[in-house]
Amino acid sequence: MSAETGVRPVEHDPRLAGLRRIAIVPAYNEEHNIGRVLDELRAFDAELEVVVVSDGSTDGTAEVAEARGAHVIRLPFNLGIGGAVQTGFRYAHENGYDLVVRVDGDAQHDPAQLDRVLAPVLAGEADIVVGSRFAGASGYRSSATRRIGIRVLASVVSAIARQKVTDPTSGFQALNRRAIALFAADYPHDYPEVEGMVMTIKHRLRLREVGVTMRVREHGRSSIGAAASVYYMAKVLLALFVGLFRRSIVPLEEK
Ligand SMILES: Nc1nc2c(ncn2[C@@H]2O[C@H](COP(=O)(O)OP(=O)(O)OP(=O)(O)O)[C@@H](O)[C@H]2O)c(=O)[nH]1
Ligand SMILES: [Mg+2]
Repeated sequence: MSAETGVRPVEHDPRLAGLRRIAIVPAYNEEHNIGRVLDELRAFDAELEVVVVSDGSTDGTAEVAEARGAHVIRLPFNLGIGGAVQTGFRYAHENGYDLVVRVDGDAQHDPAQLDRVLAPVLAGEADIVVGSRFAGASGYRSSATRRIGIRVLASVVSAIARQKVTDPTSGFQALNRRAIALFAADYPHDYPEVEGMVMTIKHRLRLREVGVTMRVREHGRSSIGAAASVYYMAKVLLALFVGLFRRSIVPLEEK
């Protein structure tokens, strides 16, 4: 257990040996949160490399991250979460990483739970694993509008995917090479996780959810208020519908 972070280091799972792994951390004006995220990632797995994608931040996010030894990509202007995360996937793909974990720069995702999120990928049972606030008895508190929105999106995605999903907006994820290649080539825009789930299913990747608890934001402001939640939900539902008719961007692999 690390005294500063309280995070227990990952058990040295022999399956991690020889796997090049990287954390993708999208961050928009997170100078007060990013240091904690990076300290906790390091405490969890000292061999995990980290790329922070500073999405046109106007505060000290990039400097704080660099001072902690992360590789920082500074986007020259704000692309939004989808563009920031896809930049991270391109970096991971081009540099030949075997494993990606995704955690937000606002410290809501707890690196101490990464062992659970990584397990199905390491066992070769899933190509992408999503940490779900609603899969276990975590009792995540969020505004009523957002909880209802997530429930509606979850039922639509479950119907399209023909597989039950409970938290299609979660960005707490682990991915193997096949999933990294897909998202490096194509990744949706705002609320990208929802469409991203459908993309993975359409590309016949194996998706799995595991229960996690998420923390509340301590510093900074969430991007999504109540009115925006309704707007996003309408937009994402429309995008999911259009997505049903899109051709596959990445050729499907034969099983
Ligand atoms: N708000 C916002 N966040 C971005 C952007 N680009 C990257 N991010 C990062 O994406 C992550 C998720 O953004 P949040 O605003 O926390 O979204 P969320 O976690 O769905 O919403 P909350 O649960 O309310 O925090 C954070 O680490 C942000 O710093 C952007 O353009 N806007
Ligand atoms: Mg957040």
